Amino acid sequence: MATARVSLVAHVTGATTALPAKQASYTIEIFGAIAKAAVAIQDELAHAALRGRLGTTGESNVSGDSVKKLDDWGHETVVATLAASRACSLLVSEEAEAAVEFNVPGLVVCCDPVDGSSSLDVGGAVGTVFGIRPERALGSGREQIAAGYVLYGPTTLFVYTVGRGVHGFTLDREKSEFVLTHPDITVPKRGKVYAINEGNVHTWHPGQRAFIEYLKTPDKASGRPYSLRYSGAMVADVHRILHDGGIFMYPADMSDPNKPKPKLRLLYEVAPISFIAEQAGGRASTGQGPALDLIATEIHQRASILVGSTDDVARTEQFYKEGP
Ligand code: FDP
Repeated sequence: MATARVSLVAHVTGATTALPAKQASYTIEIFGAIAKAAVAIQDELAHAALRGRLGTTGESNVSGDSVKKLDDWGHETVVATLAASRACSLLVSEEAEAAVEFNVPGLVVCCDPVDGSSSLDVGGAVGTVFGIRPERALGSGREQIAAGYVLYGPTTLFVYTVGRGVHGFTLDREKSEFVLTHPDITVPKRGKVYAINEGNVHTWHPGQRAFIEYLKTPDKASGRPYSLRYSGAMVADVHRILHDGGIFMYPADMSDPNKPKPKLRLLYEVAPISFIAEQAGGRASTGQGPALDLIATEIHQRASILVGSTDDVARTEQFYKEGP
C-alpha cells in the first residue's frame, strides 16, 4: 500500500494542536514562510555561480565575519517571507546587528539564514537554522516552542521539532513542497564519528583535548578509534551526527582560561540545534551542563556546544569534570 504524502505544513499543523490557538497559527505561518525562503535559497545556491552570487559583499557582520553575497541574499529572503507571513513580530538574524521589527503581533524568530558560509564558494553543503520563541528573543533555550534547520546538499532537507519529536522532509523540487521522508528521527545512543575543528586543539580546555585523544586511541571493546568527519558547516555536520550518532563539538577557545571565547551563536545556532538534539533523544551540553539551560542576555551572544549521542556527550562532560 502506498503511504500518504504528508507535507511539512500539514505535519506542523498536526503537531501544534497542543499549543494555544494563536501560537499554533503563528507557528504554522512561520514554517510556511521559512519553507518558502528555503526553496528560494536552494535555487539561488544551485545557480550562484551563474548569477554572480559567489564571493563577498566587502562588508563584515556583527560577529566580524566577512559577509558573503549569499549570506546577504539569504537574510533579505528570510526577511521578505517572514514579513509576508504577518506572524513574526521580531527577527534576530546573524546578518543584522539589531533585531528586525515587523510591527505586527506574532512570534520571535532567531535565524541564521545561511550557516556554514566558508563552504559557499566551493559548492559545499550549507544550512539554515532557526528557533521560534513566544514573546522575547532573550532568555533560556527552553523557552523555544519550535526549532529547525534546512540542509542544502545533493537534496534539500527540512528538519524540525515543536517538542513532539524530530521529523525530516525532503524538497520535491518539481512541486516546491517539502514532503515527510524521515519521521521520528532518533539519535543512536552512541556513535563512531566525531566532528570538531581539530586545528584549534591548542586552544581547548584540557578535558576537551583528553577526550579527543581518548576517541583516537584504539580499543576494540569500546569501538575506538572513532572516525573524524568535519565539513565546516554546522548543519551538515550535526545532521550526520543526528542520523548516525557520535558527537559534534565547537568548544570555546580557552587560550585565556579566565576569558573563554566560544564561536557559535547561542540564539540562532546553539539553542535551536540543542532543542532538536534533545527531542531526537540525544544530548547537548556546554561541557558543564545542558546547553538549553543557557540564558541569552544579548542577541548575538556566543556559546560552546557538544551535541549528539547521549553516551558520547556524557563522556565528554566527564572529561571536562575530571580532566586528562
Ligand atoms: P561559518 O562561520 O562558516 O558560517 O556559523 C558558524 C560556522 O560556520 C558553523 O556553521 C561551522 O560549524 C563553524 O562556523 C565552522 O567554523 P571553523 O571554520 O572555525 O571550523
